[in-house]
Amino acid sequence: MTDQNVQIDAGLLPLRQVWPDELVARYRAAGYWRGETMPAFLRDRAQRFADKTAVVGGAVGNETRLSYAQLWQEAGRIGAGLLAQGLRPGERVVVQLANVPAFITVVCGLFRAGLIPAYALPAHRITEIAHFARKAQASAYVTHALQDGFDYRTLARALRDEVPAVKHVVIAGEAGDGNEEFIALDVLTGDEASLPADPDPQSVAFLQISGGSTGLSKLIPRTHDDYIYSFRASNDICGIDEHSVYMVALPAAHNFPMSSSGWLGALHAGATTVLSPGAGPDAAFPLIARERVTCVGLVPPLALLWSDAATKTPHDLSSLQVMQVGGAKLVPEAARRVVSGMGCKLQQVFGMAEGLVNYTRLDDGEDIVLNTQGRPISPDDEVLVVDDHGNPVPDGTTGHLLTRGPYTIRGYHNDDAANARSFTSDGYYRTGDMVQRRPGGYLVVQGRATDHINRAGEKISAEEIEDHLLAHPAVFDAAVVSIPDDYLGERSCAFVITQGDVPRAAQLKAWVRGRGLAAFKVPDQIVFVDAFGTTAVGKISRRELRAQLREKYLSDLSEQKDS
Ligand code: AMP
Ligand code: DBH
Repeated sequence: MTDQNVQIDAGLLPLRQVWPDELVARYRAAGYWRGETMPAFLRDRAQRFADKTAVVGGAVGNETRLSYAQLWQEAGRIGAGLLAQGLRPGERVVVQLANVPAFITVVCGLFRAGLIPAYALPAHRITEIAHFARKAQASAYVTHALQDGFDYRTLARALRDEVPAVKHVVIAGEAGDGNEEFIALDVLTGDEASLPADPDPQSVAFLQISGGSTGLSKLIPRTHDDYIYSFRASNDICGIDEHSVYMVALPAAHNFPMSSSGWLGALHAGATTVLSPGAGPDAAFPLIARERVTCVGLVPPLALLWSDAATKTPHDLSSLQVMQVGGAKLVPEAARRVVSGMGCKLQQVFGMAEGLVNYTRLDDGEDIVLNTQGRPISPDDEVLVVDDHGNPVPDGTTGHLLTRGPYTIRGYHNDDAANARSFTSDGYYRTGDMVQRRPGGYLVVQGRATDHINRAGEKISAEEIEDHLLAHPAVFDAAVVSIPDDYLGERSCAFVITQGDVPRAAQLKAWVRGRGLAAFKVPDQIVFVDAFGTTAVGKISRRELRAQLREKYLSDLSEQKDS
């Protein structure tokens, strides 16, 4: 160990993910964990597929292409450049970039430098970014100047004020203001000889973020061995090989388009990744036609939008072989519409950033593809479906989904309270999902046990939003629930009891937005109530309260419709 490493280890909480020894031996013997690491496989692909296109970005008419050799070289420049700025292997870097090639070159650059990316979504704002930076103990932040109408430099300044430990801010693209306030990604340089040796395959490669059901997002440490297994095995299941062209339409930082099988799977296979600047048909369809895209992953509302647009578009979508849909439940009728509108294979994907990913297989029959959310990747994914007391329920009965396996985490980073809640003493992750298991191990998602809103695949913690509402002086109490929504699947609704000067709904929404949160977390709807309508206030749990409010609201709504 070098002196530098000692220094880092002394200053930062270690990143760890530990499986019991006998399972480590088992996962290795089974060939799941092969000792591959991110930098090592990228180096190998740069040699094997040198001139082949790895990444295509930018809108039609203004595209950038990077070959595998160029990606490796860019990653080396960025990695060495960051070390030259004073960063040391093991330090954590919050990455907040849109679907541009720099997202991939930066992440690969961090891998080459032994730096640990902590991923954020473009929609996140200061409250979330500061939380990730603190929890991860990040010392750097990589973002845009202006992107999609938002000035990320204001966010960078706010972050530096709130979390002074973030000493380095790197801006991709035009830094814009010509001063030395930030480091420009494009001019980073360093000596590639400074790049460290390849990491231990069982060390943590990056921090993914959870949607979070209680309070703020948690950080998910994923190791090289476990994550590479998940996308390498996904490639087989999703039919990704070196001839594939994989489109990232959802945010590239999301676990689904990153690893199921995602752009990392595509890089591992020697395939081409096409980054769509937007998730709608307008941005994606011309790119599919031009690049002959073969596979794309979407959330249900987008899949329906695409299916409808596909029947009318002048663009040639005939290259598309597989549309994957996941992140939220695709109900059977919607699945049918996707199949008939897209004219390609549908693959349902039920996954989580914590690990377990289920797929319907490409050769599964219609019944399975339309009616289930698939079965696990690995023969060694252990799945339990249990009742409220932890006892296994028979197939076909709804229960809580617990899981452990060769690519499911054993604990969150730096969060003892969440770990005590979310993992059993024998290492199962409590997914919070309610499922039924069918013969053959296929899972059908029935709902969930925890209070989060799954808004078109974006998870929102009820508790987190209630806390922000309660901070408003005119809010006496608030309960946030999910309401079924024709387009989004679920939308968020805040029931609010006011005190003093009564605010308008729009003011409360602006208040939440003003708290520096991702826009998708602002309640879609606010309903003012006089009281929470229970005689046992204080005696019932927040969960029961939310459930009661939701039921009453929905039954009032259906009475209104009937009358
Ligand atoms: P996260 O922990 O933020 O990565 O979100 C994962 C959660 O998204 C899962 O635990 C499910 O609640 C939900 N989810 C993902 N895919 C599906 C799907 N195909 N059907 C239903 N829910 C899904
Ligand atoms: O929702 C998710 O988190 C998700 C969905 C599909 C996921 O993490 C995945 C596939 O890997």
